[in-house]
Amino acid sequence: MTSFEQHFEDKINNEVNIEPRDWMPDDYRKTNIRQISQHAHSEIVGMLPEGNWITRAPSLRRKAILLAKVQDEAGHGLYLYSAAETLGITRDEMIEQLHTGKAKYSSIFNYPTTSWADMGAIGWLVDGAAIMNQVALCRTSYGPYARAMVRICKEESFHQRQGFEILLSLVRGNATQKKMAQDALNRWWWPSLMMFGPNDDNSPHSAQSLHWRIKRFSNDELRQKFVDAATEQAKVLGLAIPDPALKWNEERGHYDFGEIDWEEFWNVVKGNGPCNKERLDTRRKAWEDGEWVREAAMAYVEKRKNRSQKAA
Ligand code: FAQ
Repeated sequence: MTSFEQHFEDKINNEVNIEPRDWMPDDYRKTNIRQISQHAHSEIVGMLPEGNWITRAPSLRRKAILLAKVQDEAGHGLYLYSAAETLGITRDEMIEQLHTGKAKYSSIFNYPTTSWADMGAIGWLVDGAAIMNQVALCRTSYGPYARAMVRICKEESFHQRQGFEILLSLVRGNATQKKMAQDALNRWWWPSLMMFGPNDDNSPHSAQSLHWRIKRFSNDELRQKFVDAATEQAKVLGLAIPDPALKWNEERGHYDFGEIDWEEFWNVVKGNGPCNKERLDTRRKAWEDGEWVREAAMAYVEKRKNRSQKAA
């Protein structure tokens, strides 16, 4: 082991953050670029399923809240792209990887939002699953990623509560509204469990990422924490989780739950989910439509630079 490698390992073992100018192994850099950029893409693509309901929110208050939430996701994407840029990749390169399908984004955002109750289910379950993962990432070993996560988690927790509150209103409503809430839970439950990634035995990156403390818990550990928390929350809502195998296990001190449909998961990850094509087409179109904005912004920067050079 070289002295650089030793110094790096010592920092990891002593819980000292790795910072952009520090020496780091190439694979540590690559793994962080992969994870942070995929996370950023998830936030940006994740705006689309809920964005679909902004014009159809049932009241002005609901509309304002949803609008703020979707804008928060855009902000999260931008913090994360900035964190990834500190590792030596440009934003254009990351966007290119998303648009060509080279980079992944979370499987969850390839499912359609067919009713208003889905806004509740996304906030409660999708943001709930995201928080379970992201609270742990506040202690990830790469400094800029950890700091971005602290800020993001504060907002995600508001998102989770607003989703839960939407469902609470629906279950306190009439029979049709309660049915809408149950239907949304039925459709979003299993895809939410898939967000945590493959089982530990089939997760090629986990061992190294856990060693480097990029990940603080394994995929299965986080999934179990989520099932335990969400099951209790479903009781408060009076909704039934669509899993006949879900049962408290006294010995383990956790809920047992049924097998995830991994064929469906990999199918979605490989680009064949219900909305993969639509999501990427929308992102590519937004990029093309926004070209004039980027050009105008850059022209403004150039103009200011020229002006300050002349003044100097
Ligand atoms: N979807 O070896 P592992 C949010 C891929 S943010 C798609 O276990 P790793 C906020 C994985 O990339 C949600 N692909 O990989 C919000 C790898 O492929 P690769 C996003 C997945 O990295 C809420 C391969 O499978 N959160 O929701 C998925 O160690 C509401 C092997 O897997 C984050 O990104 C999946 N679900 O662990 C926004 C958190 N799972 O790269 C709007 C940060 C796995 O070799 C509305 N990321 N894959 O081609 C992580 O914690 C990790 O990257 C995991 C995967 C846990 C996602």
